Amino acid sequence: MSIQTVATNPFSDQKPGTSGLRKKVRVFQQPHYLQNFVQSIFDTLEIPANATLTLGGDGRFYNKEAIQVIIKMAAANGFAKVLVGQHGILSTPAASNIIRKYQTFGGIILSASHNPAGPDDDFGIKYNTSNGGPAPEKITDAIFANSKHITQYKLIDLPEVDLSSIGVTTLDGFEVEVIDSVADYADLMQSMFDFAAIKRWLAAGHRLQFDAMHAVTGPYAKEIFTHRLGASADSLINCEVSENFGGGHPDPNLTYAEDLVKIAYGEQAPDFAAASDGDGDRNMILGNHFFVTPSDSLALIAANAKLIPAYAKGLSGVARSMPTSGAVDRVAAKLGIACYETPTGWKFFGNLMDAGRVTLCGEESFGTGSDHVREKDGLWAVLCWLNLLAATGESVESLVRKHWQVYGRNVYSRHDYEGVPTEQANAVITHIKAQFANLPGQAFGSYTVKAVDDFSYTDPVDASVSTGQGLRILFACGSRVVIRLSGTGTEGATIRVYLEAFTEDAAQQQLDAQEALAELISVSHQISQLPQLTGRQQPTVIT
Ligand code: VG1
Ligand code: CO
Repeated sequence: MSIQTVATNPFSDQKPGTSGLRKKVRVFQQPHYLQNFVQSIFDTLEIPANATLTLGGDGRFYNKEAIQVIIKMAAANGFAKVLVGQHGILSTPAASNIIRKYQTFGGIILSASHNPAGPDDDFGIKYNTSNGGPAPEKITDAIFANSKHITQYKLIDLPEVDLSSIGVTTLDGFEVEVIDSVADYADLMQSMFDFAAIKRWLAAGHRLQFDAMHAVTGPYAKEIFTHRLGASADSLINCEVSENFGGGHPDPNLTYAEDLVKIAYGEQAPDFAAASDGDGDRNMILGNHFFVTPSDSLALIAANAKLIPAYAKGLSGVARSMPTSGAVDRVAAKLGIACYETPTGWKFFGNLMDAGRVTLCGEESFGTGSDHVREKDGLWAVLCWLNLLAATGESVESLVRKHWQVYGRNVYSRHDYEGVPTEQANAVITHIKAQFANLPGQAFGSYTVKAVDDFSYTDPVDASVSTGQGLRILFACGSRVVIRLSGTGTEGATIRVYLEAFTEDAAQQQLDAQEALAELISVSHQISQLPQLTGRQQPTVIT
């Protein structure tokens, strides 16, 4: 096999965001663009002899083409073997599992997660290390640095690999193995949860409705829910993977998962409904006419973890991203276990899990997971809930309401303003920061500012420091507003405003979150001047 070296020029915009590099497909299709980034990844690694690379993606448009390119480049850059999911498919948590189970050197995951897919929409790529988790900032910073100076990339001009059939292709000592995308992951889930109890719960007439949003979890859901747990075929909707995700926006929230929301709030509502995102790492949990916020979901899973076989011995600790509500903190305090607050993005949980400090992690952005892999895991969260429903015999709503009675309720909402011109979004941040010195002590209606800061985090394991992770306005009563700019979008800026108030008052607990937070929302506008600076009166998405 002869290695070809191709001369190239750097692109200036290959800085990985919250979760890898995400751009329009047309950007990735520019000559050398994908290759430059992949070579920049490989150039940061010291690839040992006999190293294996895990490779797969969420099945979106351009997935298959990118996989063929990456196989050729992996061969030229010294990998001995590539493990690739059949048809190029691996959900993000399944890829993390493959890296760990087969102890591969690392993995490349092709996904722009919940961003829409298709020739005019988004593509993404990220590198995961041998622990199965997203590369930490130290590595993503090095990849970006390499991408700014790259002059050449390497490939071997191999024939296209047939991704449709399982098996090994050997090309002059270099191996490509196409593996079943689902089996290892389904086995892992079966080893963690009480499948017999969930089966009985379903057989007793309880109904489940799962929506894969035309994205990667379709084949996983069929194997787990219908084949292994005996759910009826009509329990699943949108479970055929399509390259443009059915033209939709595979973000499992009340706005975008409208097919499922209609069913869960309809006349024939099932006992339990759930959805996952483009690459299968996010989840939305619904009961009969009832929505569970991701922050509450994390807290409730933590509080009841011992009912799940995998966690029968209890949790070593928990972690949440900074903007996620403090509901899980209350559970940790009661359980007497550690609770860590990290910046946004799953890459910050890896060290804590590797060091055995935490078992469960979560983000308000519909991400929940545990140390069974090093990514958030949508179907895992769904199975947690099914296991808890089966073990307690309670409904989703009664589990949550009882949780609030015991722990109080962190009333929570996130308001997203999408597609804001970058200068306007920056102006909002600058405007808030300019008031930092004067805000503490100021009263706004019934809220008095206690402290403000731009969140920074020192990793307790490797002491690395991450600054500029989101503006926090903390009020004397314990409520808070957090404002940050998204690091996953591909068009303009997205401003995220996170609102949280705590209440032990049972009457307040019954209120709709938007009602209960109305005053805090208006205080956040007063301080940020967001409506004036952006001309936006309403958020694009409320979760
Ligand atoms: C968003 C979420 C963050 C999540 C990230 C990746 O990032 O807020 O919590 O980890 O997406 O999730 P940002 O920077 O846009 O706020 V996924 O499912 O898109 O890989
Ligand atoms: Co995702």
